[in-house]
Amino acid sequence: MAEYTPKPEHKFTFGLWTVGSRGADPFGQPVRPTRSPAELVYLLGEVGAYGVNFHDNDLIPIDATPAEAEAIKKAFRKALQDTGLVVPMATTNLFSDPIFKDGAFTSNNPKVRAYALQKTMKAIDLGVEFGAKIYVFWGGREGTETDSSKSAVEAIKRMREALNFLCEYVIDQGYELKFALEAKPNEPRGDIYFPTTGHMLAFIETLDHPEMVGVNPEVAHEHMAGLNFMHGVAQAWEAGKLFHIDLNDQYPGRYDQDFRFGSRDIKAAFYLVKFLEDVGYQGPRHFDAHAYRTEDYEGVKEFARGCMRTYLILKEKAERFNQDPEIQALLAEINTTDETLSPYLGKYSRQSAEALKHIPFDRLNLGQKGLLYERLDQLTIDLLLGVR
Ligand code: GLT
Ligand code: MN
Ligand code: MN
Repeated sequence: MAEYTPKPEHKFTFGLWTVGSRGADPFGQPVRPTRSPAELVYLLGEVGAYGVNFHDNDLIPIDATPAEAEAIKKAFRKALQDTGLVVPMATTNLFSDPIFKDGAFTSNNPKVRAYALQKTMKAIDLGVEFGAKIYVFWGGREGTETDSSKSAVEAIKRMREALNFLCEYVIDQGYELKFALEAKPNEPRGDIYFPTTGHMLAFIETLDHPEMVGVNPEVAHEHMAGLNFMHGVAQAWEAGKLFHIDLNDQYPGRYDQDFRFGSRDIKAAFYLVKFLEDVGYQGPRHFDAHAYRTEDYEGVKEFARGCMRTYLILKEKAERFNQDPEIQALLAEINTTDETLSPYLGKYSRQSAEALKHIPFDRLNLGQKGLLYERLDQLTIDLLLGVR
């Protein structure tokens, strides 16, 4: 039996805000004491994570003095050195402070938009200082409760203007940094602009430097929208845009749950892990989730270990799926080839189109043939439930 021990090559990362979450929710106060960024790095080292990510204000409080900031950075740097953890990704908090109550880059107020740019430039500097190569943009407040308040088209234009500005900033500084845009349909706003990964992918192509910008899809956010997460990830991957990924879990149609990876929809998690492993995704596997509010810090460690363990179990299941003779025989049967039809299924030519119009097809027979998917799916379930 495999050990399911996390190793650096698995690139398992956690945000400071994930294991550092104190369990507050809109109805209840924090249940866990504050842990400093350095303490959280030691916790992550203990459970075997590879890296740690942060928002500017997870590391340095928004009102810290320069001396306080230096002391925090020093302790954080030492913790990274002591544990060997790296910082693959950083991001900006553009949602907690009251100034962002009606958005940051999409605010109606130019002062707020300019402050958001200033804050993000400084946060980029901070991320790069600690080695981040990926910079995430999650516009939690970029949305509305009432659409009387803002032009949706204007909001898109403002977002584009901000990202173009920040791409130029990165180029101008000579930073080796890529942007990853993270979609979410709602919460904390009534509605958030660019609600899904698909919206983000379309938007990216309208930027001045699309090559610098990809996506950071999150399981829970696409499940909130009732979508098949793996399908969205596959589209991002196929477009060369899967720069980062946020792993967690979520029941559709509910509040933002941020559950431990694989704790809700094992089957969806399996197809996702199988996809990432089959295509050879090389980026970090970031667990953007929280421990249950019932837990103390021992429970937080259980939570973090659980995220990684489930990923590794599903990775092993994916390998078994790929090696299972019966499953593979079924797949071979399902994926029939027919060389005589290849001239008509590729690129268009007037001749092939004309010829295709005259090919006879046994429509009734093709429509009646069973496709063996019930058998295939049950074999998958047997495998996942451990009886195969
Ligand atoms: C926040 C949000 C996440 C984002 C983080 C990055 S912060 O916790 O719920 O999905 O990825 O800003
Ligand atoms: Mn996220
Ligand atoms: Mn989330």
